[in-house]
Amino acid sequence: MDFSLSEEQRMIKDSVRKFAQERIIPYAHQWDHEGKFPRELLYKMGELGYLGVPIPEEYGGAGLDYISEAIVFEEVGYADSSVRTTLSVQMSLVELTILKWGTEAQKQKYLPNLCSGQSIGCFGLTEPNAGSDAGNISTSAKRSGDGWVLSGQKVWISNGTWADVAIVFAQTEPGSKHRGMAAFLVDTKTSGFTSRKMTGKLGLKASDTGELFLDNVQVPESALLGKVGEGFKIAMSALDNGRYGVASGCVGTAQRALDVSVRYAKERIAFDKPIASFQMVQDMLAQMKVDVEAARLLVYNAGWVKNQGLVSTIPVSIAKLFATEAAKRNADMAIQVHGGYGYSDEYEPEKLWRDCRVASLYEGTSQIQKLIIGRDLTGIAAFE
Ligand code: COS
Repeated sequence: MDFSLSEEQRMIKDSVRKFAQERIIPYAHQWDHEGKFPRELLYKMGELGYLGVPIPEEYGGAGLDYISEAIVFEEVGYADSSVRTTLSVQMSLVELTILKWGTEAQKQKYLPNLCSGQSIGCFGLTEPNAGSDAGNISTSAKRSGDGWVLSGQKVWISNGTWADVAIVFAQTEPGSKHRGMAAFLVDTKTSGFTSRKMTGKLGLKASDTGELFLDNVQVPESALLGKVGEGFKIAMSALDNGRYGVASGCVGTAQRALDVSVRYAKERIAFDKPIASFQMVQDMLAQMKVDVEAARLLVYNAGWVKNQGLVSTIPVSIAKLFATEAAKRNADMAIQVHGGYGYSDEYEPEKLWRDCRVASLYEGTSQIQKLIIGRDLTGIAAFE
């Protein structure tokens, strides 16, 4: 495997980095305090092709590979994890899922607008009583005439109150667990569909998180994504992409934590010397560097598997597990390097630390990733 970047990948890296330095980094703290970032940012990112990186050009995407997608997430994640989360959900969980499972009509209807940023998507899987146990959802889908009626509640939905279209997972046959699940593309303006912003989060304050309420939402047969009974597979295959996005974004967070720590260690004087000259500070910086490099290589490895068109579940779980934990370790270490100032919101590490805490929770906890890897190693499922 050759992980050197192609000319095209280098160009996209430079272009996203410049965009992030000009349009995201200077405002990220303000957005964090305000609890939102401007919707216009997504139009601009759509115009530049950042919202549809791996989507074919015929559907409005940039038609690039999965390493390019990881590069975009890393650079945006370096700048701000709230914006990266919005982007990950849009591109990995929604667009790629429609691309893989949608009919031609569904792809034509949704993908161009999602890639351009005219439309925002969300992924409605998690419920108050079903998070890790995704096969146990209780939102119901009942046949009605030549369509379906959906009823239930979803929680912790990124882009939840912003979304124009929601992929909603529902149970068509109570008691049948994952075998009866189906996925639907639901226009969020449909009668009976409402959403409410969730507040009080530790981090990612600028990213939209919502609850979805479906009260007898009537959708046509054409809203069905895939077939009845394929809902769980659709959700799991979507998470193979979503977890890759989270892992890539966390490489950016881990790199940012390292960069601000190196800079601070060279500037901060203690005992008449820059603290960078102390062995224990260098020990922390070196450990952070190893974490960043290892996380990036695991992400590129998973991206390489995806580029070959192979099933990526295990390499993605490995990359997600390592990169999210690495981001947490590095953000924590950055606070340590900054000493008391690291505990203040006037310096970078505090926000990095809060923002990356969720990464080992959402889209499958670290424990779930370990159980997926453990099942692959042993052939024994710990969650049955
Ligand atoms: N891609 C496609 N199909 C998949 C798949 C994948 N990555 N993973 C599983 N499937 C299929 C299986 O092949 C199986 O199909 P058959 O019934 O035809 O054999 C079916 O889905 C059931 O799979 P499995 O036996 O793995 O289901 P489990 O209920 O045991 O899955 C885990 C358990 C824990 C792996 C799963 O529920 C999970 O990942 N939970 C975490 C959910 C999550 O990340 N939630 C976060 C919020 S979403 S943002």
